[in-house]
Amino acid sequence: MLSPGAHKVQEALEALGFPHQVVELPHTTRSAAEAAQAIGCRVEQIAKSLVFRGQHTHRPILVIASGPNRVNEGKIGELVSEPIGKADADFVRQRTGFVIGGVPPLAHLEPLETFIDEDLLQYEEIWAAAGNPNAVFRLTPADLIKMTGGRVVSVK
Ligand code: 5CA
Repeated sequence: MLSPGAHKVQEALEALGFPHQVVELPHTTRSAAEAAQAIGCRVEQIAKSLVFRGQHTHRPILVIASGPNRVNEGKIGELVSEPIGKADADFVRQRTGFVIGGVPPLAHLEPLETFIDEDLLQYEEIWAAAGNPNAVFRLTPADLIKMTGGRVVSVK
């Protein structure tokens, strides 16, 4: 039995026709480093979903970045034609329906403009958060692009 957040992600995957299986691990996967340790993969293979906020429009913007990469807000800001800032925990929960540490790349309350870190494309398999801070699922970079409609860019 999956917990509610993870269940929502599993349902969204199925609704889109994806066969991916959400797994809940006994250890926390809240941060990219913890997720890599719990899964037994490289931290570079963790696709972390970071939510930013457009400073003019106040809309949420999703950047899916490789574990160790720090997102260059100026670069993403140029791509969305407004400055962006890190979203706070309440904004993330209200606009995506998920808590920080469990934000998945899909299944949000509203569709989010999405950018995908080009560094993720070099890995055969990657792992993304799946609705809560101990749920993840394995996918390929091609799957990630397909399920988010995200634009592949340099984010760091
Ligand atoms: N489940 C893991 C691996 S997929 C995960 O979600 N990692 S994460 O990096 O995408 O999510 C944690 C991120 O949330 C941190 O990198 C950080 O950017 C952000 N974060 C953590 N605490 C806060 C906070 N108080 N306010 C805003 N953002 C935060």
